[in-house]
Amino acid sequence: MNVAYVSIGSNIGDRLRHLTEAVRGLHFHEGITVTSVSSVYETAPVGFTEQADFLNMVLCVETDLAAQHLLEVCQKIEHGLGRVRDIRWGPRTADLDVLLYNNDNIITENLIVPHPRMHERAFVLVPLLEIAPLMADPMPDEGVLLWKKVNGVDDFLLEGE
Ligand code: GSY
Repeated sequence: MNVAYVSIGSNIGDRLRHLTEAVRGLHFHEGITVTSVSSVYETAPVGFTEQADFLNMVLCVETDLAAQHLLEVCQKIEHGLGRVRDIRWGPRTADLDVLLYNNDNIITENLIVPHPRMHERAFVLVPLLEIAPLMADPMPDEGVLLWKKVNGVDDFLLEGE
């Protein structure tokens, strides 16, 4: 079994619903089990700053899928939630990034793991460190506010039901 960490962000429309749908999409995929979820953080946009604030969270999953296949599932979920890839760094209904996959180092045309920018992004590291305190060095949490405390996967899967 493989252990991977996935980050999710949304800054268009019903942001919390997009996060919950993304988590459900992963958890109810037959090759994936979501084993832990961070709280939800509201975060100032990084990169292209003239856009709305994001909601971000990080998940740990167990999976028998290869990293590339996990990425494809993430991209299908993004697509299903209406993501259109028009502006680079621009607003999005849902963005799912594979941050870590076991301790593997992977470099392919469309997937680099560990995610090359994760260590400079508080919107990734703050939620990641909440569920996996040893996975990275802490960094200042500037621009990252706790928005919704989450108490486990089952609680989050029922969100909005
Ligand atoms: O890489 C993920 C999409 N994204 C985000 C994000 O999820 N949160 C914040 N705060 N800024 C971002 N800029 C980009 S691009």
